[in-house]
Amino acid sequence: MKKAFITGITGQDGHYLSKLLLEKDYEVHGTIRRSSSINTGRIDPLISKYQNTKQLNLYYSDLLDSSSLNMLINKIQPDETYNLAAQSHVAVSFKNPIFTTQTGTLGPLSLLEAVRNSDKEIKYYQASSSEMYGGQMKGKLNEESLLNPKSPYAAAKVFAHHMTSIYRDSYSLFCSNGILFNHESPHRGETFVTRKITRAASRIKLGLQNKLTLGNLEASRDWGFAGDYVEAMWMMLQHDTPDDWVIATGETYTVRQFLEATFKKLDLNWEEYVQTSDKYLRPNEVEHLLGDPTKAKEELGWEPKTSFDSLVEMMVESDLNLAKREKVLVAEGLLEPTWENPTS
Ligand code: NAP
Ligand code: F7E
Repeated sequence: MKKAFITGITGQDGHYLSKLLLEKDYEVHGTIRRSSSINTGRIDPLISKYQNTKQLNLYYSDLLDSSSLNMLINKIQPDETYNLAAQSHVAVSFKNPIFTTQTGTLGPLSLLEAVRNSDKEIKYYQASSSEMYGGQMKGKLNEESLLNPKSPYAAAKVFAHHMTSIYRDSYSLFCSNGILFNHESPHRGETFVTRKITRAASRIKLGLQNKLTLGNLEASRDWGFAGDYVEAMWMMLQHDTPDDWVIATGETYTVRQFLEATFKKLDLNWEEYVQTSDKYLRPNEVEHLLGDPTKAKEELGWEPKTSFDSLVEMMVESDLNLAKREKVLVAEGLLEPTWENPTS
């Protein structure tokens, strides 16, 4: 049985990756952070399913606590390490630049050091991001495109990206960067724009909310499904040699188009409910991102399976079910009604 170590297992990708690896009979070890509220919601069904086995193991840790990372790598001796943990919200990175930068730079570096100092050969995956490109170029972005970060989040990702290839070249370690473009799902955090839209539209449909406030509607992103993208992470670590690969759909849509598609599925006219506010504009915006996943297709055999329309459909269906449950609780007086997205 192979062993995988995952940082950020409580996040969106942590959910899909741990599910995939457990189904492949891996022994999965993941880090969680202590929080005043329980933060394992996304993986609770997996915790229940595997509670009587030793297949899923969780440990308190933080990327800023290098001693705990060293201890865990030494104790677990994983075959594969997936570094998914990050303060991953770009807008928040302008508000908390030091935390975002420390987590995004010293975190991966501490983990790379733990891997380098281990007697075992451990494969390492770094969660790199399309944000590193900065959105200057209009064409499709590939592994050779210029990195031009525009936020503290993106600058930290560039550092980790380079350190991953430096450790690969300097120490012959099996370290790969997955340069993933935006990927979404029903498990996406509610303050990212896609989920903010599907959650709000579903609540509006059921009369739980009457408006949605957004920032820049003209930004465009290459949006894929997170479930497809974690398969690419795994494929990278099964490839003969370590390298960097772009993971994307090769299509781009604006926030406005995502809004239209979502509200249309609910037979609503988005223009009646949506307003914009400077509050959600960023000090430095990445206007346009479009990826070219040709190398991943040719070398890994990876292709996206989920279309833009299916992604929107999946997220709307899930958020409509959530809103229905919320409506019952409000009707029974068990929940206070809120008139905007609770986390907007
Ligand atoms: P996410 O949902 O925000 O999850 C981030 C995870 O990191 C959570 O488990 C979070 O823990 C954890 N974390 C945050 N700070 C930490 C710290 N200091 N120490 C330890 N854990 C910490 O992000 P995601 O969408 O799953 O993305 C996974 C990774 O891919 C991230 O590195 C992200 O930057 C990168 N990425 C994402 C996308 C995308 O479109 N989703 C695209 C490219 C790259 P809590 O649950 O306790 O907050
Ligand atoms: O913004 C615009 C916003 O926050 C997308 C992270 O996973 O993908 C993600 O970063 C676009 C931006 O994602 C609102 O200005 C408009 O242009 O959903 P987002 P992101 O910044 O692209 C990359 C690849 C990562 O690596 C990151 O970790 O939508 N937008 N109005 C808005 N965005 C938000 N959040 N909220 C709004 O109200």
